[in-house]
Amino acid sequence: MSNTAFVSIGDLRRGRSAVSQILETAASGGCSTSGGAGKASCGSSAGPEDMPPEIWEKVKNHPCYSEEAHHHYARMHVAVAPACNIQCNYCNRKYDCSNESRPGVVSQKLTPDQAVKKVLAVASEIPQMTVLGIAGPGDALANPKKTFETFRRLQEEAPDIKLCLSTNGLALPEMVDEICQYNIDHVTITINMVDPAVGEKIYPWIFWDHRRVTGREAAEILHRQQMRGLEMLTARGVLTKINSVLIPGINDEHLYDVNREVKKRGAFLHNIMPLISEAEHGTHFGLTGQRGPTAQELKAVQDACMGGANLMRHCRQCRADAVGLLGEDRSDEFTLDKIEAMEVVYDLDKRRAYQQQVEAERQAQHAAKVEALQAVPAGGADDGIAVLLAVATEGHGKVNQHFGHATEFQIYEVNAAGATFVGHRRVDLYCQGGYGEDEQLPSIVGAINDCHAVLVSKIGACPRDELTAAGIEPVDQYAHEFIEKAALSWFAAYRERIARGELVHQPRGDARIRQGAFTAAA
Ligand code: CLF
Ligand code: SF4
Repeated sequence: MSNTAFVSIGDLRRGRSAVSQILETAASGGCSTSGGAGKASCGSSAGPEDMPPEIWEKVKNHPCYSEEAHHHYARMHVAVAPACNIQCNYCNRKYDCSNESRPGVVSQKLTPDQAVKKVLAVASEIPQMTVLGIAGPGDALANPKKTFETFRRLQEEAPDIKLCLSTNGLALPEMVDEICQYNIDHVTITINMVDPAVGEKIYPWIFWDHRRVTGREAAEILHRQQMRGLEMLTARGVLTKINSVLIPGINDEHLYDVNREVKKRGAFLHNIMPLISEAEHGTHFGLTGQRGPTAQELKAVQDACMGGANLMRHCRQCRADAVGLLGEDRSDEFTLDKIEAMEVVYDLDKRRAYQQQVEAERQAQHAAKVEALQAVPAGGADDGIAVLLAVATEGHGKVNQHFGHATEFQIYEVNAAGATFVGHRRVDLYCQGGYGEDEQLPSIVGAINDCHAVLVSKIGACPRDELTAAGIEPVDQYAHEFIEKAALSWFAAYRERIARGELVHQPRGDARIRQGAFTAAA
């Protein structure tokens, strides 16, 4: 593995204060969980008390950088970057299904002019849209003219919107000046390896210096550019997030090294995502049978990385033209023909006023949750029992969704120390057209099969029986309670049942990760 430091960390620490703040925040790493106080201080779940105010200003309403913010604020992507300068074995941009959500998928490619119109239209319709990202469908920095033209205009025409870009990093070092020029203060770099021997199994070629480079040499160049680009961004005070695709048998164990290396270089967050490799997508991995990880494999790698770079666990693997809150996609409402027919009024004051209201609601919700959690008795002595719970929620931090209406479940890990959000699972909608689709049940059960219980606001008899038969307890008695409070209350009762000898704690099995999300079903 290459440990070459292109900019010494010591030099970075002596740099601007923003730089030291990023490094200190990255270095704080770790994860202190105190579910009883309502705080799961872990990576993107961190709050203002976990970081300097300047950094909090940058992340507080960015739905990807703050787990809490993603319940309140939306992002959008504009697909102005069709070309790519490398080939990843998990990517095929020719495949497009408008009903599917996963990176690289897009329905309409845009010119910068169209993109700016679209952003202004969305900003006027969705005032809580705070972040504009360019994330493909190719690589943002392999299309620098279109990417920076879009950012330049938006910086002038929509000054309150945070600018964000996602790149494979190959062209990054040469573009850092321009990134800073347009106040792009959030950059995601996809880094799947820090060892070119691993990299050559993921990248068949890169386009570099006017030629196609293959094999180990390609991976070495890419690695060098990624590390240098990350260090340069840290040195300039830009917040960075690292996305890594977990590919079982290729980089699963290696991602621990990736986590440590990017932390050393100041990465703010590390987002470990499951490989999507359905054969029908036509990717190299899909066609050669490379499987993605199971839910427990993904969680095991994420857990092993705790204590290194802070982890993001709420990524929804968005389309390159996604619009809306993470997990929802409203891109259909903003096609070019629909935008033409809209009356677009970008009103900065109105947006600010709306966002102040959103922020006030968020604070009130947070305070109510903390108060509610004070009523929950302490967890007692640690008996080593830890369980996963699936939760159906449509927002406000509460158990407030009918089982049949869930297109995803939030997953909480609960033990004597507290309740911590650890991810989510996409599922196919059970209730369609007012009726339960029983053939969907096995796949829903499969997606939460590692959970001991599912917390819902309501559930019908048929799914109740099927879940119970699978060993997953359906629970609707905490409807409209805050999630953490409900989780801790259920867990306390669960331990009491064990203590009374009514049941024996059994470990659960594994669960299946749903490949992509079919947005039409939502
Ligand atoms: Fe988009 Fe990415 Fe910016 Fe977010 S997404 S460019 S950082 S605004 Fe977010 Fe979507 Fe996951 Fe990306 S949930 S795929 S991490
Ligand atoms: Fe596809 Fe992105 Fe890889 Fe390019 S960098 S091949 S767009 S996944």
